[in-house]
Amino acid sequence: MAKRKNNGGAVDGAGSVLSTVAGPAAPPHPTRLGPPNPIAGQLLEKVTGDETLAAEMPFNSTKPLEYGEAAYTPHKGETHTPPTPIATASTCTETVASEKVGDGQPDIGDNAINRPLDRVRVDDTGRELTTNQGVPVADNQNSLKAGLRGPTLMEDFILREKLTHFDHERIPERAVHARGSAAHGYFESYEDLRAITRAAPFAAAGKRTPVFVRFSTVAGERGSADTVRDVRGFAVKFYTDDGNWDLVGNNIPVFFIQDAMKFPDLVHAVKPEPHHAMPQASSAHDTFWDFASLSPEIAHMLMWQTSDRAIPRSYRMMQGFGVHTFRLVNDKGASLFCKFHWTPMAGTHSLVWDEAVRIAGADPDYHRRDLWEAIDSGQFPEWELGLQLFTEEQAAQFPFDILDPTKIVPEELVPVRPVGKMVLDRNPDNFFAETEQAAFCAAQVVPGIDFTNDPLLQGRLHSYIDTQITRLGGPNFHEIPINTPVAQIHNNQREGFHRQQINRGRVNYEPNSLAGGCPFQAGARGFVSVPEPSQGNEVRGKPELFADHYSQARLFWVSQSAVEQRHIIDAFRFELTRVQTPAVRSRVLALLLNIDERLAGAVADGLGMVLPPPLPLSSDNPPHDYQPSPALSLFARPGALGVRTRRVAWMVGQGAEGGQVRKLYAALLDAGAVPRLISARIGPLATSDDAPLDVEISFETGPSVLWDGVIVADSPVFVGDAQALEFLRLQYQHDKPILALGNGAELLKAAKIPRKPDPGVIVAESADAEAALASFKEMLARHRVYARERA
Ligand code: HDE
Repeated sequence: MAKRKNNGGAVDGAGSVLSTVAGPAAPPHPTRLGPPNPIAGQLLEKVTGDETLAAEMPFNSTKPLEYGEAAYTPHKGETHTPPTPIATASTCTETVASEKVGDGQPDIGDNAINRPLDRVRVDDTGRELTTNQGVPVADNQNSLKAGLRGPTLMEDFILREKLTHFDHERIPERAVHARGSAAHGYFESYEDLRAITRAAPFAAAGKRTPVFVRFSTVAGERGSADTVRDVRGFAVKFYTDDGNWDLVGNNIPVFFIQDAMKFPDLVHAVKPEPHHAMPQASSAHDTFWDFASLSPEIAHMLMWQTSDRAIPRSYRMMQGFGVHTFRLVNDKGASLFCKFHWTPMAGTHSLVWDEAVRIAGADPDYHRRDLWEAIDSGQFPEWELGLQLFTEEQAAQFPFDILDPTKIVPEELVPVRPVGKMVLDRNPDNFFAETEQAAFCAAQVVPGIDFTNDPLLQGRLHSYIDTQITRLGGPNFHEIPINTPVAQIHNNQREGFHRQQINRGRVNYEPNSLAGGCPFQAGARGFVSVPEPSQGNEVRGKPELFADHYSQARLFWVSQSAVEQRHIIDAFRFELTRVQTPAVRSRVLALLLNIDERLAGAVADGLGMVLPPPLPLSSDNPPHDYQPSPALSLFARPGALGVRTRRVAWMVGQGAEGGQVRKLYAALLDAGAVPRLISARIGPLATSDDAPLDVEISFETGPSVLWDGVIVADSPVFVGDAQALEFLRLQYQHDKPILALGNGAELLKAAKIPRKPDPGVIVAESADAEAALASFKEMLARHRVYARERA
């Protein structure tokens, strides 16, 4: 409390203290404001406190630091501690307590809105139903009517509130990346990286930073299928001590275009065609390939997009990339260029195309379900964060421009340095409130991380906030609980739709003296941009090196295994067969010729077309000849998950060996796999012993494509079952491991599974079941038996 001189109960200027306008020329010093009351006492204290604060800043002492040389060193704002907390309050009544306004002891300098999400979790257990105003609802079955058969009354505010809320339940979906799924988790730094960056998550070995991660497809609408051929979004929101850092990346390290100016054209071309709104979630149509073949900078991206990277087995089994070159900056202001890589501990694994198409029908939520189930069963997905760090001098020697987002930095040129791991260990409570309302933004970085002049990134810095203003209904979307940082928010931004914060005090501007200068600018502790010199004539164009469109596309192609190359050829054939305009197809072939003749020839063959001349190059510079990069093959990262989370269908028929099934089932479960008994119908199934088996899922509900492998139990009577045969044929066709025990081999025969050496088709007598299961597990852990495809 401020000490005031006792001037004998003076009332001079008391009227001014009690008024909100005008006052005496000199500070008023009354010591009482009429009959004593506690609030008036605080009012006196506040007015005196205000005067003290204002007097402490006779002028703006930091103004000269905004100019010239001094401006290069950010300065801390001038600040003074209020002589009494009430000096900076909005009202002297802030100590009046109630159940609504709080305990009357405001937490000065603390914003409750940043507290953990528990502050907004709602639980209805044991509660009555109420309206949105908290009024208990007596009857939730009937609207209010004039008599049982009478008209509904306008007066029914309960019905009207319920319908009005329902009418407005939808918000616009994301313009791209509409379909997605997310989870909470943490990032843990392996080491203290402060020599390289002052970014808070890397400040100490073992330091954990909470994250929220959303995976997505790009082109499809919110209800589209998960397994379509597409790039996957990989957006990570780090809730750091210094505010939110969003690393909004993809599962493919390059992009379609080089300049933000082309993004709306790209997205218009790939989205459903505007006249009939088809096709959904697919690039296999004329407008996409028309645009693509007229934009040869897309060549490298097309190679990734037609590869199996675009049909991942699981969100848990794909890499993530920051795509652009960023900068990491330490506390001395020294910076390095940086590319971000997420590597899944589960390895990189994909579906095969026919499987992906069928899953889209069998379980459109395939990836969403997979992520949810893995986390809810305690099999937390993990990724390692790796950095490619390089200097300006190194970058100048590269045969490509590091500002070009259609280029990678090959790992052979700059190795990836592992610096931490990310673990997703908690599913959201509510999809809409968290996943749908999460607002990622490429411009959200924290001290220690900075942008480069990549012209695609520069455009993104604008676009994300802008899109949220429409999608989330105004400028206060950062106050939606999932988006609030764990760091405190203090600034002078105010008002706008759906404002949540109730800012204390009358000061909403800076500089100020009446709030002791608060919130004051952080100076060097705050975000400081790397002082990169920037000079040049204004121009709309790109650097010459950006014109090499094919060297890295070829690098990708030559780095793929034979199976991967064949899948790429098949994907081009599929996409272009769906295209209806031969001239567009021909232009794509002309583009492919600049990547590889065999690739172009094989695609042309599938289309029954002759090869046109290659597209003219965009530059006279000779292409760069890269050595193959083994790291670019999906097979370079088998992962360390073994059979954990792998789904195994266990086909059982009447009279199966119940005891053996139970024993092996338990063994597989103990290894972390997810086996389920499958048959024509669910429920009890008679076995060779007394205890019936309980079938868990039927062939209709769990078709072949939803399983990573199949075991056919030793059962006498399922031979000839059409569903079982179809199931097995598809398991084989999709390169999945098959184990048949005892009489189960008959089913393989009936399904015409080829009888030739195949490490993924294991046939064993019941007596050898345990050894056979071990071989099966080994094949299951390897994901697919791609060798089968060469046959
Ligand atoms: Fe995005 N992008 N993008 N993008 N992007 C959006 O923001 C945009 C780009 C990426 O899970 C939108 O909130 C422009 C590259 C992901 O919520 C939008 C340009 C990369 C997500 C937008 C790009 C991405 C988005 C749509 C070129 C990989 C989903 C809704 C200049 C590095 C985030 C939204 C989530 C979402 C604009 C290019 C990744 C419209 C203008 C390159 C993962 O603002």
